[in-house]
Formats: sequence, structure tokens, C-alpha cells
Amino acid sequence: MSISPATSTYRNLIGGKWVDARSGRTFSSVSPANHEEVIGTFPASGPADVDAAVAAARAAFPAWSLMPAPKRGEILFKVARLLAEHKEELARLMTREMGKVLPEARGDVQEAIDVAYYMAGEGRRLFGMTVPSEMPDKFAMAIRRPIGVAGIITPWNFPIAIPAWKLFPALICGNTAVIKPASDTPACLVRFAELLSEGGIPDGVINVVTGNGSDVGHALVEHPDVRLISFTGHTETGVDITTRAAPTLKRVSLELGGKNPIVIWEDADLGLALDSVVWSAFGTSGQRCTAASRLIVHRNVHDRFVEMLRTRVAALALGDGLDDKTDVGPVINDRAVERIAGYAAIGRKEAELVIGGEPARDGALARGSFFQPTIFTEVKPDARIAQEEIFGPVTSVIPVDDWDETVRIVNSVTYGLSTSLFTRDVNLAFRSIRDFDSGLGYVNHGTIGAEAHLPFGGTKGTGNGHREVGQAALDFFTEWKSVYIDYSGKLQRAQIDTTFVDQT
Ligand code: UN1
Repeated sequence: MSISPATSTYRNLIGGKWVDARSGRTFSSVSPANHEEVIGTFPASGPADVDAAVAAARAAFPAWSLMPAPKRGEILFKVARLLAEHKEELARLMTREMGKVLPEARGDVQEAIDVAYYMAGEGRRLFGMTVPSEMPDKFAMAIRRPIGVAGIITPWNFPIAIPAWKLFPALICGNTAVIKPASDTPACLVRFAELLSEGGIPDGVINVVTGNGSDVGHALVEHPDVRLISFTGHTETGVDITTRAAPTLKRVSLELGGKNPIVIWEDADLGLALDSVVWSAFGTSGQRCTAASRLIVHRNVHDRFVEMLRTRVAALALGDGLDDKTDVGPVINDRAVERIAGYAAIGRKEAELVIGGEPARDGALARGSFFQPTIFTEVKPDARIAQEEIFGPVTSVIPVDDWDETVRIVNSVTYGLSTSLFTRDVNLAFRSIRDFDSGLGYVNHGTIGAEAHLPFGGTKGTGNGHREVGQAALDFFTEWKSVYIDYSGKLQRAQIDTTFVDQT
């Protein structure tokens, strides 16, 4: 296994070799904090590169899937240790490439390390089931089987954690993979793949193809030898992937958008709610699927809370995520600034602007893609800024008076990823868990910060019913095989020769 050169020219990883795109074309990744800083150049790949990567993954499948799972786990343990050794280097690369502040980038790498350890341990479990047979002298069990080549398409907002969420369960279950990283964060993924290779993942078991969605993504999703697709990103892309994957009957796992509410009840600890809101709404510059983009606040505390929030947000420092004085980094690129500014303009018509609402271009910020942390209040639950995912540092306050109305508003969006309630009332806390329609529910904690060993995913338009990480990930990346071993030495007909008790 050769390592990609130390220069800023990166290559695809296909069958253990670092190679250029067949076409020789390249694209660049630039820092969102400073567009003059080029992170590197990458292959602008196409269908021929995808074909080669899928062929390599397919060729590597028999040996990898037959390797005892505990041995695959040992490799993942080594990978986990290597990632931990390189945590700081990976975090700095991430901050340069996609902008999140360094402590958050470290958290992103830590999430990958956590998943690596968890899935490494799964190598000694991958529990199936044994059940008693309805016949005498007959054994019945179900075992998990690897499926084949997984196509993994990852976003830029968690450029190491989310590839880890998808890759490590895929690998421990015995699948091989072709990964297409987001075009905004290829360097993070290539460096991650280098460390995986160094940790002992055999050639061809993971393959990396960089490039855009229409050239690489489509080819991967439509490829007849790819059996699984795991995707995190925009809802429209998720729908398109589902459609393209249908003719070859692929299994598809989607993690899509969110419009996550934090409900602040009149009895809440407002100081705690404030800290949590600032973190959930403006962490990663609001670019998390789990970001709190709706604050549903009881009227009795609304004015006080909004004033507390305005004061805190006014003091947030925007800047380069590598600078430890920075609270909020850039957004991913100038297209994102334009999209967010478009929503801010809509918000001005629909609601009252409390603070922010503009791109941030003072001094050094002009070199990158920055948007002011923005709050609207008196937002109607059905306003566009309260319904559509903005994916930026913008949050909408919706005042409420009663609980039933609150539940209706929480559930009034097409998404169902993460919901949160701040209250001291234990009855309301349990009702929120029962009644808020979401895949993640928090009490006295913001909407972000899911841990790596519980299922992650959402209801309604957030996905298609699958969950990532934890045990749930194993269900996506394996297929069940039910096995019956009859040691009676005679024909025993299921459902027919069962004469022990008269069931009539
Ligand atoms: C995402 O926003 O796409 O719970 C993932 C969290 C993180 C993962 C977020 N652990 O916010």
C-alpha cells in the first residue's frame, strides 16, 4: 500500500493503489475561511473510475467476508488507535477544509474513534438468534451475512465521523466499500482512508473515488455490482438516489434533513436552555442535520429568553476555526452564503429580525464565506423559515401558550430528526418523548450530541426508516439467513407433523 504523496495533489484509492482519474481531470478544495488557501487538488472522476473501484471492491469481497469477524475487529481496533494518534492532525485538516472550530473538529474525529472501537468489538458479537424449533430433533437459528459492495456517499459537515458511521459497520459485517466524499471535503476523507490502509484494511476493501455527484455518485448508485447505498445529505438527492437505485433493487439507507425544535417551557432553567440553544443552533455554524432551527418558547418567558439570547449571540466571535478566540466559523462556501441570505430575506418579510441577517464581511471575514448568527422571533409555525431546512446559523423563535399547540407545532414539519424539551416537569418530559415525532429525543439537553452507540436517524422526510451506528447499523449492513438443521433422520413436515398438543 503506497501512501498518497505529501504534496497537495491527492488521488483516488482503487485496489490499494493511489491513482489519478482516467480522464486526468482535477478539481480543488479551498478553505471556507480563506478562499485563497487551497487544500489540495483531487481527481475529477467519472464512471470509468467508479467501474474500476467497484471491480476492486468486488474482487476483495470473498477474502474479506471470509476473514473471521473477530479478526476484522482486530484490524478495526488498530485503526481506532491510529485515528486517536492522528486526532489532532485530522482535526486541523478538517477545520482548514470545512471551517468548523477546532474543538468541534476534534469531536468529529473522536466520534469516528468511538465508532471504530464499538464496531471492532462487534467483531466478537454480530449476534444472530437461536430459537427452539417446533419439531423435535431439529435446530433453528438465524445468522447475519455480509451483502457485498457498499456504495458510501458522505457529506462535508461531518467529514470524518459520518464516513466512519457508514464504513466501520459495513466493514465489520464483511462488506467492502467504495466511498465518494463530498466535493467540499475530499482531503479529510483521503487522509482518513490512508490511515485505514495503514491500520491494515486490505487493498480493495475500501476504495475512494472523488468527484461530483452527477459523474461519480450516479455511476455508483446505478452500478449493478453495488448492493448497498448509504447516503447522508439533501432530501432531493436522497429521493433521486432512491429512484436511481430502484432498477437494481439496492438497499438504500438515507439520512436527510431536519428542522429540529427546542421547546423551552415556562418552568425551564433558562440559563441551561440558553447555553444549549447557542450550542445547538450555532455550533458547526448551524450546519448540522440536528441543528436547532426552531425555538418554541412559552410566552411567559419569551421576552426574557429572547433578550438573553440576543445578548449572548451579539458577543459571539466569527472567524477562522483554527483561532481559539473564534466561536463560530464560516459556512461551507459562497453558494451557502447566498442560500442563507435568501432565507434571511424571506424571514424579514415573515417575522421580526432579532439579530444578524446578513453575510459577515468585516476585515478578514471578507476572505471567506461567513454569515452572521441570526435570530428571528414572532415566527408563524407555517412560515417558510420555520418549515424549510436552512442549514446555516439561523434560528426561528415561535412563541406558544399551551402544550397541545406545542406538540402540533413540533410535529408540523416534514422532517423528524431531533427534538428537545427544557422543563422541570417530569410528566411533560415523558409526554415529549412519547408525542414528539422524531428519531432522537432530548430532555434538558439541546438537539445535537448523539452518541455513537445508540441508533441515529429520523422519522418522516428525514430518511427511509434505517438507522445508523449502534446495533441498528448491523441490520442495514447484513442480511439474515435462517438455518434449519434436522437431526431426526426422518421427514418432519413443518406446520403439519406437529402433533404434540391438539391445537383445534
Ligand atoms: C449531522 O448533523 O449530520 O448528534 C450528524 C450530533 C452529531 C452528529 C450529527 N453527533 O449532532
